[in-house]
Amino acid sequence: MNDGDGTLAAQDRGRQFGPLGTALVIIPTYNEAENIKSIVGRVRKAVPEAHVLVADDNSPDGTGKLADELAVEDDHVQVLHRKGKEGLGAAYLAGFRWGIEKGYGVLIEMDADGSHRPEELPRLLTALKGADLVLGSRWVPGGRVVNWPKSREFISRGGSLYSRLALDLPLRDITGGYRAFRRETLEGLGLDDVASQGYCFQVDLARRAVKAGFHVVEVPITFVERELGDSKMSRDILVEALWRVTSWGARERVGKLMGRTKPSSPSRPSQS
Ligand SMILES: Nc1nc2c(ncn2[C@@H]2O[C@H](COP(=O)(O)OP(=O)(O)O)[C@@H](O)[C@H]2O)c(=O)[nH]1
Ligand SMILES: [Mg+2]
Repeated sequence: MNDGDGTLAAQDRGRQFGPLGTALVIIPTYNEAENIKSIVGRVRKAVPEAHVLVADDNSPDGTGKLADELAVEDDHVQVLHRKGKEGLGAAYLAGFRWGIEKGYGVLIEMDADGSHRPEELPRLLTALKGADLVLGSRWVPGGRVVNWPKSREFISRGGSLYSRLALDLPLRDITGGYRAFRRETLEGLGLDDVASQGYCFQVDLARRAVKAGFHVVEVPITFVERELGDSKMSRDILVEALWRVTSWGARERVGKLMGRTKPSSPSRPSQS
């Protein structure tokens, strides 16, 4: 429950998920009018105690207005209206800041198009009891994708494998965007200087979490390709990921060669 200005009442903090606190599912949207009602309804049904924040970049198709209608009907749904399309990473950063300020204990990333099934969220939240960050993973045993052409699977698997090798990360699905963070984890990632977008944003956060010493766990998910609306990912986003990951990897290797093995973010022990 929220008090007047949307800040969680003190007794609500920590109540919903025991020591983890209340969960906020952040759904970034750009032109998701065909999907927004369904995804919010599914989240509310799958995890009724969780709250939802739609982070809309002033979608020309009216997604923000539809989200406002949902928020009027349901006090667990809120909308962050942003002035224009600034990319997935910027929308998530704004959503994280909003949620941390309001006192949420768990912050979740979820796409609006149904690819990340809300019905799997309870499993992610259960895993978070023993982890600092949970990644919904397509590429661990039990994980899979539905309705993807082989070419798309090849690019996605290749992107994760390249990131894993270039950045020396013990993870299988590094570009995925179905994740549950403890608030303390986000607070320890140094989000103020995150500039990456798209898939690279996800790689950047995973990389920061591992380097900071957080306990990161992968949970298998079934990723279902969208049926309605269009993908916003572009060639530019792939190119950005490739050059950023390559340059981070090169910098880390040079640092190691010169004897500087210190992680780039503050270290923090696991709380499992
Ligand atoms: N707020 C906001 N959301 C975005 C932006 N770009 C993509 N999204 C959302 O991010 C999620 C994933 O995007 P999608 O196009 O499905 O990517 P794909 O699954 O990789 O094809 C969807 O909910 C999109 O509406 C953006 O610039 N701003
Ligand atoms: Mg999608």
